[in-house]
Amino acid sequence: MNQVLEKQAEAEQWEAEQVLAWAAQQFGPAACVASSFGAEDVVLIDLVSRISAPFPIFTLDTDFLFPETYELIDTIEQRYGVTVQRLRAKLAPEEQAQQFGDGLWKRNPDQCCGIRKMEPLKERLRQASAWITGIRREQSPSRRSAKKLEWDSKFGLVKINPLAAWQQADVWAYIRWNKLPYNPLHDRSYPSIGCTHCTRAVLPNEDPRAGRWSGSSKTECGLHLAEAGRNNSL
Ligand code: ADX
Ligand code: SF4
Repeated sequence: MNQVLEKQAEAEQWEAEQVLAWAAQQFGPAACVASSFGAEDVVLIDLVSRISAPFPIFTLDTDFLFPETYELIDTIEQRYGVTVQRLRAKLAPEEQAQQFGDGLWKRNPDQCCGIRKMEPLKERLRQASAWITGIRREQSPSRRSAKKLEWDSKFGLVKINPLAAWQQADVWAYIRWNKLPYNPLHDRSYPSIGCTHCTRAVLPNEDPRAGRWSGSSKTECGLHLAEAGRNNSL
């Protein structure tokens, strides 16, 4: 926690590459990249490869991802010569249906995200000193206070958000300029992509995250929500 305390303010002036280089020096492979293979995450993986940082990359494979997402994971593995850790829930979809009934995501999406995302994430982060995410401040009110370096009190490790200050246009300029592969669903009005059951295309003037858990009050799966009464600043 001390490294973050000393560097948090200074890091706000750093470019994404500098943030990643600092993380590589401080944590080496004990820092890991969390990737949902959205636009931000392909940028992140490209930046990591440029500095040859040794970070493992993992994805929370809920078993309900879009076929396009699974294809993109394979493409990224080939392009960068990496193996993505695919973390799956203890319960297969059929077991979840047996225990909790069909369509848990409709009746209790928090419980479904808890089983399929939060539990595997907690287990993975227990073995890490820092995790690196693609969140940007612009994405939602709850992300507005995200820092490039912060202490994640929920999971008890350092959280690194190299793209915190990027705008959506910066992400897309990087992807186009560097001809990065990306999820083709982005070209079909899916700016934010999660599970098939809980993601829909957005209308032209809707918020980019409006297609996530549409029709329910849920706006986040919980990965990036600080515990009640706590925030991630120091
Ligand atoms: S979410 O909370 O609504 O699902 P979002 O899709 O915006 O999050 O992604 C924000 C960041 O969270 C990603 O850049 C990535 O670092 C991490 N993340 C989200 N979903 C996953 C996933 N399925 N596997 C690994 N990391 C993820
Ligand atoms: Fe379940 Fe939907 Fe959460 Fe995916 S996003 S884990 S389907 S509730």
